Amino acid sequence: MSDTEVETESVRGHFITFEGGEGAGKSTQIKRLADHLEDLGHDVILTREPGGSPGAEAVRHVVLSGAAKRFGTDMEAVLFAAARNDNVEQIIKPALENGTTVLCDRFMDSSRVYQGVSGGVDEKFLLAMEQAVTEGARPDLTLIFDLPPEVGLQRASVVWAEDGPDRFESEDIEEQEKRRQGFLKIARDEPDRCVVIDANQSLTNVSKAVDAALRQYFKQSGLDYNRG
Ligand code: T5A
Repeated sequence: MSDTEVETESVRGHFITFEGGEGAGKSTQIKRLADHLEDLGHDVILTREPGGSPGAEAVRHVVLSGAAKRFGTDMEAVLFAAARNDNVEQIIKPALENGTTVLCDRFMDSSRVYQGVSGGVDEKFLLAMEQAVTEGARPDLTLIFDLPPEVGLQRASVVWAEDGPDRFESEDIEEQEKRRQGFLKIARDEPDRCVVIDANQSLTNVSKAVDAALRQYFKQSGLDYNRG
């Protein structure tokens, strides 16, 4: 670097993921949070999994329609991972490197729970894929939306398409409860990253809980939440 060049320290954006069971209110709250952060002056993008990038959206249909189910849960895990890798490369990493806050509706914890805890895919295999496809794009904060599966499925059923529940929504309450416990275990194992949100309350109160978690995260990071 010449004497005249000034080294500018690039500031990485915040990577915040929303996780939890079916119909927990993640999609509703992630949009509310994006609007709120923009009002506060933050640069924000919203993405989701499976999906986000064009390539990953193509895989979304294959996994959610159940077309890959007959090939087994290992195959499904690889498809989710492939979609994640595309979303990370095309959308998430470029945004973070640009200083933009990324809000992602589901990410790696969904694979740990749906394919691992629930689908029985080998943990080491899943973690190796997770490391490979996230390419260092690890969430700074994960909000785990927790509610009884009966309530979540009841809520989700209101927005089901004409063809009914998707591949994962159609599984029984016992399986959904197993997933709920899987998410809660992640929260216990990684308390620095995860905050459990009680999703079994009004939209307004859930929004308040999300806002409180964000305030706490920004405070702990020594940053001003109110000035983006
Ligand atoms: N999956 C995903 C894997 O198996 N492995 C992976 O690695 C990944 C990434 C994704 C599926 O893929 C699986 C998990 C999923 O099964 P999706 O369609 O993206 O499929 O599914 P979800 O993320 O589960 O989306 P849902 O719509 O089911 O749930 P949300 O987003 O949690 O809920 P939301 O916000 O859409 O709300 C559902 C309904 O409830 C109402 C809303 O208005 C809406 O009608 N609602 C409330 N009602 C009362 N009180 C509240 N507090 C409410 N909050 C929302």
